[in-house]
Amino acid sequence: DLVAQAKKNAGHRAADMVKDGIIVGLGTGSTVFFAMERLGERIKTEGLSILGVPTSHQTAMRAEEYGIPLTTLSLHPVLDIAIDGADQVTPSKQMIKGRGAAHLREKIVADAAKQFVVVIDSAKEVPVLDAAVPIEILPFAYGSVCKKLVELGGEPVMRNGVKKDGPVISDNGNYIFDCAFGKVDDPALLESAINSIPGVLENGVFAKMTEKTIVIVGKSA
Ligand code: DER
Repeated sequence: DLVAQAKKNAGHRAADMVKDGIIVGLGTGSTVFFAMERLGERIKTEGLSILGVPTSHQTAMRAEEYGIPLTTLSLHPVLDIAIDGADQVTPSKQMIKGRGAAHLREKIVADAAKQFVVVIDSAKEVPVLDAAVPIEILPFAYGSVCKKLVELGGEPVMRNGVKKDGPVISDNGNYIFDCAFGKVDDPALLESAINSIPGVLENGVFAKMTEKTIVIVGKSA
């Protein structure tokens, strides 16, 4: 399938940028998992020596499966590179992430990295961000937070489990709301406005890391 080929191509290109001896932030999602698969191959075939910081339970388990040794932000507060996927990316490298409900740790890890490498297939490229914004909210606070999100012009919808009744609970024990704002004219302003609401842990607008971001768009051919 062409999309899977493109994701694999992007993932492998990102993994081939990784130099020996560095610390790598490992994002969450199907595209970055191709990068992790390639890193695992390089560890086996080249003896590549790296340490990874995982952004979710799923990524930690995948890293174990691929033989990528892990470390923590307390041992390595600055990472050389973070590799992650995205849901929408604009020409100015602003993005929306969080389809996988992992964006809180993903933004922490991306922020800690000197270089942020985003791996996508071309379907993720958009002129303007307009997807619903995933927002991680403390369960105690979701009532007051949702009221403020509506005042901001949003339409917050709680993300419910598929094989679990009731809300999705993030790896950090919080709720996820998907909040549509329509076309986002000023992503950085929206990112800050959402995060200034007490009770919001993090939102999926990644608008302030464009300087250190490299976007790799996979090719299917
Ligand atoms: O949830 C996330 O932030 C993921 O990185 C997501 O945005 C991309 O997942 P995909 O690579 O499976 O499309």
